[in-house]
Amino acid sequence: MSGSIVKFIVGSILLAAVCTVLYGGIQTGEEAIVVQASVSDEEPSSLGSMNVITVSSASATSVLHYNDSEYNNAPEMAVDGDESTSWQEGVEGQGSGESITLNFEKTGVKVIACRLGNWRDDWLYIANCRPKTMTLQIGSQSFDVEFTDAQIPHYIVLSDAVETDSLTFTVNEIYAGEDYNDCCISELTVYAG
Ligand SMILES: [Ca+2]
Repeated sequence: MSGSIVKFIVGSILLAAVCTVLYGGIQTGEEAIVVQASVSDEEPSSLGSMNVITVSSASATSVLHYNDSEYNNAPEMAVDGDESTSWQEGVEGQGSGESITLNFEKTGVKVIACRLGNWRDDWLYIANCRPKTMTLQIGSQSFDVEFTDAQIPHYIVLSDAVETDSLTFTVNEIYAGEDYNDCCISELTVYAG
């Protein structure tokens, strides 16, 4: 084998290696679409121009069942548009680890307004537990979000719309209720952007 052929083969191998590294690097960069999530107690100025996503179904890891039919605590109560009704988890303890999942037609989610706790009246808000921190699983990403304990809508704003057909909130820490251990979410409103 002549020297020039050996040089050609070695050069080709080196070129292939460099191309593989470069191509791999570019691919990795393209896949890393990083979305940020922030929580605000101020209504986003663009909210009025966004469409509310219709939630087709909701499910939860547990539900607190009362014998009184007036109190339906099903996960659907967190998306019924009524602030006085809420999803209430039904396990022992204060609800840490329990989760609620919302399903809807695939769209770009930009904002989620969270009315946390039991909003049936002022006493029940204090009497029941409110989520303090939750993990939001949306698309391929998850975010740990923290809320103040004010009985106002808390807005989770995503830096870019996330294309998805579902999202899940898992309760982590809670603000303890004065009278009950049940953790409640009154309303979750999902906005497309
Ligand atoms: Ca409700």
